[in-house]
Amino acid sequence: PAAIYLKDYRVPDFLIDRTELVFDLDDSVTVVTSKLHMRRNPSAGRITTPLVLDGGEDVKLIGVAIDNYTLPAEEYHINAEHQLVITATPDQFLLTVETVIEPQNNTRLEGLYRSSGMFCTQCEAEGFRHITYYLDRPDVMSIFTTTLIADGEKYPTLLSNGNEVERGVSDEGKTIVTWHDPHPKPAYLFALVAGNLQHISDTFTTSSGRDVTLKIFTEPHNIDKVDYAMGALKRSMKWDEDVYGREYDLDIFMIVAVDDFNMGAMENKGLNIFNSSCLLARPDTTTDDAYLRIEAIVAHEYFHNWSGNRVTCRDWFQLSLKEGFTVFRDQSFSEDLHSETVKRVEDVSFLRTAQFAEDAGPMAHPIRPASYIEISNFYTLTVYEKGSEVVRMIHTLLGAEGFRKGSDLYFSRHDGQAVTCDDFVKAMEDANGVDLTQFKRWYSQAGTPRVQVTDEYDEQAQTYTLNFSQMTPATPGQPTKLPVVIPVKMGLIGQDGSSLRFNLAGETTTETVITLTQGEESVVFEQVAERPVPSLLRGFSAPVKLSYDYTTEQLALLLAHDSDGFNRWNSGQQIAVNELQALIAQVQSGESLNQESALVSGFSQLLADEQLDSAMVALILTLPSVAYLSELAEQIDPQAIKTARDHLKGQIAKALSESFASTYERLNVQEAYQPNEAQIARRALKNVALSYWVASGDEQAQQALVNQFRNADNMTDQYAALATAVDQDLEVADELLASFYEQWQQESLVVNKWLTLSASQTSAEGLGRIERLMQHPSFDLKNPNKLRAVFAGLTQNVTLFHDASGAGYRFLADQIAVLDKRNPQIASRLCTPLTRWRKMVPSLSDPMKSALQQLAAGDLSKDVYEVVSKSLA
Ligand code: BAL
Ligand code: ZN
Repeated sequence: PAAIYLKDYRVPDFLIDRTELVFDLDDSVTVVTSKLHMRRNPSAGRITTPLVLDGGEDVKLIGVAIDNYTLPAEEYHINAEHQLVITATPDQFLLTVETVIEPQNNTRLEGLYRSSGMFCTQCEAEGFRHITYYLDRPDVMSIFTTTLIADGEKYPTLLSNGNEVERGVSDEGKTIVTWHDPHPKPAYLFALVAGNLQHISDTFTTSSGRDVTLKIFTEPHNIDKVDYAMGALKRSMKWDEDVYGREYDLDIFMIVAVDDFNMGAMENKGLNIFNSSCLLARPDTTTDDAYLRIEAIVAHEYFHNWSGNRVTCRDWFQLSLKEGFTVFRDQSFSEDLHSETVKRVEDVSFLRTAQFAEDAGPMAHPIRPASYIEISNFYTLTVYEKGSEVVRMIHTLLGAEGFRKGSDLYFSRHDGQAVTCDDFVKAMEDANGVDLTQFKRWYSQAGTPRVQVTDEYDEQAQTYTLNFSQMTPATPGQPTKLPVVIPVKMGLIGQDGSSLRFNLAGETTTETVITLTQGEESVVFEQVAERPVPSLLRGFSAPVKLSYDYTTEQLALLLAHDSDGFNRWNSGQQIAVNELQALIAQVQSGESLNQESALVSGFSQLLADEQLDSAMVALILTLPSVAYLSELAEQIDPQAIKTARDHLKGQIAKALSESFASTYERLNVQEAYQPNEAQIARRALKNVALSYWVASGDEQAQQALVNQFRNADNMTDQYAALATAVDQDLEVADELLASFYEQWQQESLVVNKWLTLSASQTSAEGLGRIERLMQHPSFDLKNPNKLRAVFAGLTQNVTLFHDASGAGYRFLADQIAVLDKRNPQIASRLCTPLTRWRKMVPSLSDPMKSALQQLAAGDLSKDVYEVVSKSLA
């Protein structure tokens, strides 16, 4: 398969002003009639090129007509890329194309397909071409009118984008519903749903006083799980008006939950389609984390109505234009509604664990990639999460007011257009009179920049100097890098923990943002009364790896006193990382593990202070994950990392067993479940305390765990107890797992949790356990959530997955090869753990590489081919 390059972008030769679609939906074949009101694009400047419409191997062409002339076979053909090529066309014409598709046989879940008895669509990025022939590119924006014809008994709910404009009955007694979307949009935002669904309704009155009808649809058995999402939607609509001045623009906004979905959710105009795992919530089936995630995803998809739909991407290289910006918007929304620091810690943890690993691996790419083989592979943590960090840095550099001026100009200047990341930055520049030329390197350079910091204090002159040097490591295709703009938010902490005042550029303050632009530079702070401890990169003001040679005492000081909550957490993590890295080295050299932990006294103080925010305490008490420690490692030795981590946790647990027990008892209160701030924080700390208390080996802790599992009235507590039992390999784990399945077998999303925990369990069965789960009646090869559940469990299962024989790697490779024939997007995602082979210790690196080579030898989709070939290159 060939790569596509950003540098080759050309405007489309044709435009489609209006698109009229008729779907005759049937259980065996679906007939799609498409009428495209087309004309040559004057800005293309090409007057004789043929018309080339994208299509798919699964689309059967019945006939083509231009105006009223039915084209004979010699006037068109289908090429090797499944495109429909029409040699000659007038300058302006009506193209009618009739095609037949079989949604019930669509296992790729791209285009139109069936999920639990309903019809639904997923068109981003290039799914629409699997429905009918079209100019399937985001810079072709058209006004859509969609008519759905279906058996009204079986499919009483017939939905598409925009407003319902007509409803009737056909001669054969079928229901006919027509939807019209007045806003021009690219085909990737098209959606339809047909099913037997129930819904809840509400209204939102916009700031200009328009009433918008809100509807959330699900299968009947899930209708009791959508109220929370409705509240989240209304909060999102209000926030976007308050913070960005963005109002909703149709009379109705709909969300539909479907079970079989490749992504989390999709922002189709006026008709968002959600993976049910990202929408459905009920206290007894849904954890606190999931509640917050659902709220954030509802917000994310809603915010796309402006950042994505009204202003969309010119081409798929610009994906971060809408995704990075929209992730930044949803993160800010959650920060505003809940604890800003807790949200920031969670987002940064995720970024540093998963995106940094991607940026250091064979698939590393800039947030605006320069080329791709399969665009679906670029819905990445880099485009999304690092993209959000880049937008956040612009926000930091311009301030909230300046950023808002920039976003206002961006939306007004480009409303109804398909634009580029450069256009976004230009709007920010023009609205603020600033030059972001160097800043734009963040869009074109891959890799995580490293920033080294040293310091000097001159007691006599009372000056304090920070010396910064930055470098970005080479990434595939980018051997050399230029310095980037790095905003470093910082302050100085005195020996007593107070924030020191300092003078910088004539201003006296306690906090500032230093903007790095050079390979090496120094900043001198004046009137600094004592030698300070620097608190650097507050709030994680740039997506970089910053290092300063802190002593453990300095980190402990920051952990206890830094005025920046993020850096308090980060300092605790750094102490843990330092200790864990020392322990990992000891495990590897076969030494006995007997290191004193500085965390014991720090944690003891945290547990004693009941005034602290429980959510923050829970985060600080949580040791760095195996995945994060793997990202930091020069060579990944998963078993050594796990052994070291278990050891440190056990050591802290034993030392503070009584504190953990009393914290648990103090927080283990009976209350009616609410997914609110105070309760979520309490449950988080309670369950972290439980997990340490159990790790201490205290038998009473195990009893408390079993009681909590059996008596919990909410999934957060029940799941936490179960996960701890499995993680710590308690004898009772099997019994609890079995009872959990028994209780929840009718709730598919809860069964997914059971699948993950079951697959992650250490057991003598070996890979047979995974095979057995994949044969289990609750498993379904067609359902991406089930696949993700089992494989997440497997790849977190250190003993099983990283077995020195390589059997775990080969097993995963075999499964990917099989799955690739059904659903290439999901198959490609499952490759990620194998792409890390170069970073594994030699004993694991070779078998992991062999598994990839074995995969590479097969007949692969573009999706899997791209990941495997780049990983082996
Ligand atoms: N646009 C794909 C799903 C999302 O990012 O919202
Ligand atoms: Zn998005």
